[in-house]
Amino acid sequence: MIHTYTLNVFTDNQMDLQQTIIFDNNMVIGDLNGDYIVNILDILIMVNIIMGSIDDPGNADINDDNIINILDIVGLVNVILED
Ligand SMILES: [Ca+2]
Ligand SMILES: [Ca+2]
Repeated sequence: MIHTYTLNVFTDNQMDLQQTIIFDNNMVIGDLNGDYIVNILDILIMVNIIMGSIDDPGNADINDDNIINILDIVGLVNVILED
């Protein structure tokens, strides 16, 4: 189930920014193997994505900077610790 929301940001009654936000309930942040659990297996997959052995399934960029690197591993560890 995919939900789409439109975010409008107004500054002094002028529309400053319009952004479409898509929530895909089937995609858990950091759940790279699609088992709906974020754990050590997802970290292993992240390491493989960084090393280039596995393609990014689409949600490996945890900090959303368009690069998959060590920072995303740190972010993934934080997601696991928060649970
Ligand atoms: Ca998982
Ligand atoms: Ca990143």
